[in-house]
Amino acid sequence: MILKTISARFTSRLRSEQVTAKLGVWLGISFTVAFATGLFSHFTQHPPDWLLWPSRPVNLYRVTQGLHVIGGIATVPLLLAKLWVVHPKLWQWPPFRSAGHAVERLCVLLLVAGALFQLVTGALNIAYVYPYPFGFLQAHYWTAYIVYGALMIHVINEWAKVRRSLWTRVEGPERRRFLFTVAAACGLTALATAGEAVTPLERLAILAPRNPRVGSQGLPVNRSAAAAGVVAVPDYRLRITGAVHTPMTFGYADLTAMPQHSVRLPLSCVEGWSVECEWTGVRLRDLLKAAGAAPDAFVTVVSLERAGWYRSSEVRPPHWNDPLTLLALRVNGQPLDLDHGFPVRLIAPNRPGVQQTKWIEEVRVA
Ligand SMILES: Nc1nc2c(c(=O)[nH]1)N[C@H]1C(S)=C(S)[C@@H](COP(=O)(O)O)O[C@H]1N2
Ligand SMILES: [Mo]
Repeated sequence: MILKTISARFTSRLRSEQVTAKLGVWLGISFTVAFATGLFSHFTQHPPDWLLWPSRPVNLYRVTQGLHVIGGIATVPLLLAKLWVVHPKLWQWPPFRSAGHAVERLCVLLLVAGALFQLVTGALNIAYVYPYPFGFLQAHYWTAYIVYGALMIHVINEWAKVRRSLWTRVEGPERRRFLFTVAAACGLTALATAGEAVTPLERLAILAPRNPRVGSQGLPVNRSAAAAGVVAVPDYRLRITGAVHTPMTFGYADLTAMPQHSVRLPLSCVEGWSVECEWTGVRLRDLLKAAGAAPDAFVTVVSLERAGWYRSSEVRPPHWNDPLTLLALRVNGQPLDLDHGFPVRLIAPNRPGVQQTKWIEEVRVA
């Protein structure tokens, strides 16, 4: 009886080699995009010494990270569909027939476990839930290599089936309807998230943990001043230090008295949300030239925040020489709120939010 129920479950007519292969191809594309954009984000944040990322196109990071997060979320229904289609094979007994087959199946096990791990940790991370004992960044980064490696091996093993199915129309109307439903589920999931980065879709973003217009001054706050332990300092001073001809110090009034520039640039958080704002302030390049920094110097901006992962960030030559890179004093016409980095924050093109350091008190030249 039980066996009968199980075998009934295992013989849905929706399952076929073609359906499996089509879903597999879609997953392959989605994981390739996630892997490439993930590596891009990782090496933007942790570049080796020789790597000087360009500061243009201005929105590059916004687009790649939006693809990473929105595409990742939209992959959830796709992965579930694929697992549903193939799961009878996963319980196959005996588990392997030969040494080669054992390796192949181990690879599939790694792929399934790793793919679920990536989607679950990614989704939890953007929802600000950290129920696991390990660091998200390291775990998500290293698992990506395992998953993608296992995926490559899996594709090679299944290549014959993929080729047979790739350009053929799926047989059976209910199978076609099933694939269409999966595609629609993925599309709707993407649409319900995309508004966190594609501002015109903001009102549809019911699945997105952040609305790009909600927060003080009409934009999200990632780490508030209170959380960072930062309070407004009455005798604020910005210092330019390190390898310069003339170390310099500026008060807030000195900065507002300098020539002001306005730029339209996005804040693009690694968690996927992004929003374009108008920022006004002084060019970092102007201050560094006045202090006599070498044009190829590496610069670090350091905040008033005493502890915390993102209290400082490196600004390499392509970014600090870019005229769009500002020490911003105002956003959308108003002086920055304390939560958005008052008195001074960095804003630079093609750069993740974690590196748009708030509450800057020191510009250190190396
Ligand atoms: N000093 C400092 N600056 C910081 C952070 C921080 O934790 N400390 N968080 C960063 C992150 S992760 C993002 S996404 C942006 C968000 O800027 P906002 O809070 O003004 O929206 O600030 C960045 N600047
Ligand atoms: Mo962020």
